[in-house]
Amino acid sequence: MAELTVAVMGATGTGKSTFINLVSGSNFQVGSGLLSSTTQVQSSQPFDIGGRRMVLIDTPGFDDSTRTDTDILRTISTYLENTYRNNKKLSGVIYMHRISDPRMSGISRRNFGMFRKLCGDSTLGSVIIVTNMWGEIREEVGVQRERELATEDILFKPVLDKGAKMMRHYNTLESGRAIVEQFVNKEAVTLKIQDEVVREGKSVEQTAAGAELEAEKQKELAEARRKQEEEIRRAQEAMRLKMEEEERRHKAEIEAARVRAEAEAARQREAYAREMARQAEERRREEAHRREVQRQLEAQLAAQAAKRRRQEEEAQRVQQEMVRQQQEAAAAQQRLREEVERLHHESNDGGCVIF
Ligand SMILES: Nc1nc2c(ncn2[C@@H]2O[C@H](COP(=O)(O)OP(=O)(O)O)[C@@H](O)[C@H]2O)c(=O)[nH]1
Ligand SMILES: [Mg+2]
Repeated sequence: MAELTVAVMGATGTGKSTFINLVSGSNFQVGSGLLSSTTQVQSSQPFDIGGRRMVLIDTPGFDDSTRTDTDILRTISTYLENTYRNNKKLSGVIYMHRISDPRMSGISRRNFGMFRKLCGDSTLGSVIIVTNMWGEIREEVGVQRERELATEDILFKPVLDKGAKMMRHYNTLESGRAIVEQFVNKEAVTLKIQDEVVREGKSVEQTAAGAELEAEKQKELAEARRKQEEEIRRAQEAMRLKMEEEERRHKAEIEAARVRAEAEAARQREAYAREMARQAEERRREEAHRREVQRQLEAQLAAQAAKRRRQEEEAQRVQQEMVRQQQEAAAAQQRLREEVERLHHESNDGGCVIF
């Protein structure tokens, strides 16, 4: 009877190589860090199980740190295509999932999405979802997560509904063998991607998995574009704010300069008014002084005039007095002369008067 072949898929670090090594006695490299150790598809040593020979196929996860998803899909697809062409059908697929992961990460989701597209729906009866790393968490936490994984639509429920199984792997040979034993009596399956590539003659890019990758890529591109646009928008916004701030500052500077200029103008106006007032005061004082001087001058002139008038009056009076005295003298002389004449007459009449 022909060898049974079971593919093991899942994200990097989920323990695929460890599982295969344990069950098959192979010696695949096991990863210790984030870097994936499995970059190629590789077959394990054949081992016996349930009276059959079995080979497990190790595959790289779709989160390989050194290769693109498209590259990985091409590798897996090419391998599956070759096995199909060589009439080596798969008996089933194991999908590894760490029960210790608190939630389904983006990477896990992407891997599971790719896994689904590779398998298609009709092969799900030959798919076992294996949860491992139970030793890393408390049993009840694991049980709770297992329930969530099995019952939530965005997790494993859709594939379980279509015939896939979920089994625990306790990292023991016993639990590992119990898992692979499930495939012993399974009919060989053709994965969707094998159908697409070999029977339908599609290129890897044209397959559902390829389209999924493309869609993922577009989504990532759109997201990158959105982020870039967001960044541009943020930068523009920052620029706008900065410009606004500068404009505000500029306006404030202009306003301050205007206020300063106005204050200066007011100060100058005040100084001018003060100067004008000072000059007016000076003029007023000069005018008063001039008037005082004039008044004194006029008073002096008036005094002089009065004095002159008095002198003239005195002179007049003296002259009148002289005239009067002259007249008096003349009158006295007249009287004297008349007396003399009378006396003369008298003497002539009888007496003699000698002068
Ligand atoms: N505790 C625990 N660790 C495991 C188990 N399986 C694998 N590991 C560890 O997980 C890491 C990744 O394992 P590996 O087999 O390289 O994962 P792969 O990338 O899927 O092949 C390694 O450090 C393993 O020792 C498991 O069942 N339990
Ligand atoms: Mg590996």
